[in-house]
Amino acid sequence: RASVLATRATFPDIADRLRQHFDVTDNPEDTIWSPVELIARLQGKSGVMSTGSERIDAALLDACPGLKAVCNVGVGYNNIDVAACTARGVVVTNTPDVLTDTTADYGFALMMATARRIAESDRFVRTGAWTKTGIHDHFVGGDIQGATLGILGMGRIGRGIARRGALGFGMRVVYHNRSRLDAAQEAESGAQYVDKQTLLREADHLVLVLPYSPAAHHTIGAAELAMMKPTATLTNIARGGIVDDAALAAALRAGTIAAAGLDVFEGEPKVHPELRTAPNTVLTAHIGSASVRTRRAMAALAIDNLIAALGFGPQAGKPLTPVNPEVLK
Ligand code: 8YV
Repeated sequence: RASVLATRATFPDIADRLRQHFDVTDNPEDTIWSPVELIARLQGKSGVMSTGSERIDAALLDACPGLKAVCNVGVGYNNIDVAACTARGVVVTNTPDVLTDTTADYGFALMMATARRIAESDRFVRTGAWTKTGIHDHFVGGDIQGATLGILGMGRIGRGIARRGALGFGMRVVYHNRSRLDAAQEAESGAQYVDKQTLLREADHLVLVLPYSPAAHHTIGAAELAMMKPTATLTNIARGGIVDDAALAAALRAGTIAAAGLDVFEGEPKVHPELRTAPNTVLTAHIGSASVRTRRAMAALAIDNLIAALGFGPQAGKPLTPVNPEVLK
């Protein structure tokens, strides 16, 4: 019987489906393993159900020659060196589609919370500060309806956010992406293509939804923030590293932009200290896809991928959502 590793805690009933085919080692305590500990736990394993917290690189693959499948719980897979996996015949899979709507909902919610200063006002109530002031006109923020929503990265989640803004809130939606959508997709999203500079200049609320790659590192830095409106908000539900967090902290302090909603951070779970102490940030712990239904669907898809990638189940040899399908040939 083959053995597999689930790097994090998962839903017990879904994990039981894995146990029908494999000996399963999991991590019910959700301990964060160092790279050395991960390699030790992967010895003798044929497959791994990974998350964005683990780096799967050439060194790890060379130290774990039995590994045949890396099934990521997450649509983003920048934690995995896919080329190194492909070169070694290791199948990589991710979990697209099942998280699109939940994550688009979350991006919209975080953008709204940021624009309307919900977290700041929450702290004000919680600390009792409200009882010490008679001010009425506090926590006035930016509007959502009628405002211009800017989206950088127009994949499935970006298009979901665009639809919410255009159809639900009467926003003008502009986007920028490596490649332009076709006319039908633009009409369906209610979004207009603009160049990156126009996007930065015109957005009242800019939402980042692009995948991380070395080329996307610090896509938003000091120069880009300086192009934005002083009343604008920035929301990042994509990946840490897409924003230069130090430059963002400086821009928030200087009033270059009004506020930021951040679900992802450079070097998370550590967060830049100035972002933590800034009043005009809404900070959440990488929870964009975290609804029960969606997390169950992600775990189920990752498990079905793992079972199929290792040659079992109805889809034997044909994982549902491979990232490097060329390995399967
Ligand atoms: C995951 C994500 O929680 O899908 C993604 O890319 O960032 C999240 O849904 C993350 O990958 C950890 O597994």
